[in-house]
Amino acid sequence: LMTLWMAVFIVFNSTTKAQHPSRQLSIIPEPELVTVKPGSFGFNSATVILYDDRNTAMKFIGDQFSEKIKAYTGKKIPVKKITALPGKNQIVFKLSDQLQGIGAEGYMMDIGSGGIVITAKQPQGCFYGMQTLLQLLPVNPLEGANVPALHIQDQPRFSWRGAMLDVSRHFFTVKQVKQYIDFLASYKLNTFHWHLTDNQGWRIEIKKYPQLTSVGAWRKRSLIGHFEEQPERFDTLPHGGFYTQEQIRDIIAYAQGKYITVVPEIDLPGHCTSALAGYPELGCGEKPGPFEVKDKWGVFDDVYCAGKENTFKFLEDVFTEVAALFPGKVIHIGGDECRKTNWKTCTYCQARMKKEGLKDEHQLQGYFINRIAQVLKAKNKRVIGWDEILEGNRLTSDALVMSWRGTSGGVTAARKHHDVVMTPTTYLYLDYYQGSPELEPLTIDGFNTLERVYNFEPIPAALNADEVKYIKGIQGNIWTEFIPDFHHLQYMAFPRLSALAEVAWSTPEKKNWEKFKHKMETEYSRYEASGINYSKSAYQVSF
Ligand code: TNX
Repeated sequence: LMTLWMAVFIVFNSTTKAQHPSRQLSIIPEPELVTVKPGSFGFNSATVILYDDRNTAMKFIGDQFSEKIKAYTGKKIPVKKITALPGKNQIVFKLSDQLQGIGAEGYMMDIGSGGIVITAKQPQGCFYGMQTLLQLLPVNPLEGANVPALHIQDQPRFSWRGAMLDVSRHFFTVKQVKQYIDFLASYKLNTFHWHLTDNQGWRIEIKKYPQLTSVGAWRKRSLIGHFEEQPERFDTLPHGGFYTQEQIRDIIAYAQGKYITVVPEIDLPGHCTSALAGYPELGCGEKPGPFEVKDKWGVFDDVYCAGKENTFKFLEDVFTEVAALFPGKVIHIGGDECRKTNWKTCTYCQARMKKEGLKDEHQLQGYFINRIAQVLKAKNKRVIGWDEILEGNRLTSDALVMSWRGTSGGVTAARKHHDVVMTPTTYLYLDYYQGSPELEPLTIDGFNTLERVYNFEPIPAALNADEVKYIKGIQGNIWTEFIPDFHHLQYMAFPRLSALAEVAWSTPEKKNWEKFKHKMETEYSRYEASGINYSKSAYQVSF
């Protein structure tokens, strides 16, 4: 240990070294413009970080950078506010309204032998500049803490750069959720979609309805493998957990410090058996239930009753707490895969349809979604939902649509002038196989290799210039039926999260699979250095 410490210390104290000539830049996602210059900047014991204190968020960026450098070199660099004109050996994070051609999330970076300046319109841009700067350092600190001289001008292609985590099928701890948020941040993603409720577990404390978590957060056992398998196999372990509102606030604050908006999802009118387990009266018919939190995966008939006023009262109460907890403007209300079986025979649902003049159960789903959307609108929130929220043709105009069944839902939505997030199963589902199924751990389905994720183009050719502006971005989804722990979660996320980031951030002109593959060689060693578990299937011969 002592020797290692000495080695790190020596490297840290060595003066600027010449850039290793063979070292290639490996910035993921690829920036808009990079101009490499001769020379390099070397970090040493006299280096200081300076931040622009006209915005209170800036100090924390300097602090985070200092922490990262400490983890890398073993030595902390002091963080101070900018007081005088720039001097030597400084890393400066500053704000400016004057930046030409740089949007709200963009930044400029200039590295010379005398110092580094990162400039942005907002702190968020400086944060992204910091992420780029970290990727300019050699992966191995023993190669010397130095970065090449260059000029970078950079900004994202899309404003919604997301990743979803399903904590219902398997629960992940606060610490793990924060680590997941760290992954997103290092790739300049800005949206964490938190799938908090589903048939197999309710994971958010709602003060008014304690049984949502005392009952709904726990299941007795879990299916192992696929639901079609006969006979079915189960483990014998109870599974569960939930986040208190205090823990959720903590996670939101953590994400805010990394410029990530948390979008909570409360899935409805289907995918809700865990809520029904606690409050069976919310199901269809006179005497619904009893219900148990599901121990199998799949889609079930148990859904919220669309006829009873009680259902809407309950959901309004839930969203009152959710809206107060999450500061973000957008709240996800699910909408996916709602079976209409029970609605067809439920006297309450049929009465509702008659009263409202609804012709079929799809229109009833539209009615349901619209009522919830109105509830959230009154709380000054915008709803987003899976593409089924288009059903029934009465969606409020400010709702966003998440296109998951391919991109066609997104095309329809954009034509109706809804904002769209593209998250098609066939490219961006990160719970699918990423290599030959014989060599990969069991997954739910599908096949999305690193290359396939990388080559996804979010703007459908079918859209005209006016419609294209409704495509706000993309998202990768990690459903966790087959992902029981965090180690496995990392394996499914990596390396595909790296590809996803480039699709979300970089323009098509800057994307290049061959170059990306090359950059991934460095990226894999970054995973190794930070102890990230990842799949090595990307370059297996196709089968
Ligand atoms: C479909 S995507 C679902 C999820 C599953 C997923 C598995 C979506 C809106 N619904 O409930 O977990 O497939 O890939």
